[in-house]
Amino acid sequence: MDFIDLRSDTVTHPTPEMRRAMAEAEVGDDVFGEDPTVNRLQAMAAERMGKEAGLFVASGTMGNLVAVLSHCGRGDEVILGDRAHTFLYEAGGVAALGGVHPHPVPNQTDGTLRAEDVREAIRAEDVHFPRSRLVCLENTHNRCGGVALTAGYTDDMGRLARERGLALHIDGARIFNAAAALDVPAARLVRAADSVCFCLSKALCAPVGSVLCGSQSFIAQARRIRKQAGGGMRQAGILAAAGIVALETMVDRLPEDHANARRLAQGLGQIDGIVLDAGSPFTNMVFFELAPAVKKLEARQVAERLAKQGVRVQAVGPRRFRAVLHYWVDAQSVDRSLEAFRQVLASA
Ligand code: TLP
Repeated sequence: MDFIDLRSDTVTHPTPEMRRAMAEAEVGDDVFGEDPTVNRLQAMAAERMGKEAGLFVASGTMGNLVAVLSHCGRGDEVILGDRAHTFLYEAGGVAALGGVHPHPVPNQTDGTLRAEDVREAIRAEDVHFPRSRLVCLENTHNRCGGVALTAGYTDDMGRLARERGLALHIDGARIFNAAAALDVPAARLVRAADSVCFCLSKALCAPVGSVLCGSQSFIAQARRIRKQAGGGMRQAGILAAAGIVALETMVDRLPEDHANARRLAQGLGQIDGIVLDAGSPFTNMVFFELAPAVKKLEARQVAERLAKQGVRVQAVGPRRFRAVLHYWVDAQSVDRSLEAFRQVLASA
């Protein structure tokens, strides 16, 4: 890439090793379950998550949609955070395509849902109410600063859900970042969950895809729902091959992205005109705002000026930014980005 792209880890290109694996992938018809490369990726993913089975899906959005529709029927209810990606940024798919009623409860600043809020949200058996079927958590939590939810918290939520006959799904788009930050295996973080979807196409650099994991019977149902959603792919081994390389080569290096996020945050914290979010970064995302003293420019204009200097960041509010670190941004690029920020802010 000839510019520094901090807008998201979704912008990551595949590595040369991934491109080679894709070119050479052994393939078959995956709707018939005959693609050996997809089957291998799914088995690897399931093992990493400590679940019985996996299902390769086109995106994180599709993984969450398929999960919710596999757990819930029409008119059933899913309890999730009011800042959850599934609630905010998945085009209302669970309602639009599944007739599933979203019941948002407040996300706390640490990405959690309070147990009392979830308990209160679970409906009594009554003809007036939708049926509560599912609780969803997000780990790491994107809108809550990329913070990681601990295994202990997730276990508690799993227990609460189970006691009331509900299932637990985790949007683990960045579960390996959470695992790296907490220094625990990803499988431990999702032990209490009935299903988890993680993304290959974000910090792990694969070009396409996510894997939904759960029990054999859950994945059998998910395979059906994926087909209904038009997500039954054929020679998908071409894509899965990159996912295998992603799991083999990209997971263990994630602490580098977290270190670069800290480096960026440290530098930004020293620039007049920038105020870092408390505690940021927790993983590979840095959230910050323009200080009140900055009057001439809004975040969008700062982003435009940075882009002219070859640095792309996302304005996520009138005065607010998110910068995401990933494989294609090294420490030197972080320092170049900081220099661009200094110059732009000097004129603000
Ligand atoms: N997040 C994207 C944007 O959609 C905001 C990003 O740049 O962070 N769960 C979480 C927690 C996510 O952050 C995302 C993507 C998804 C699900 C959806 O994944 P895709 O983009 O593969 O559908």
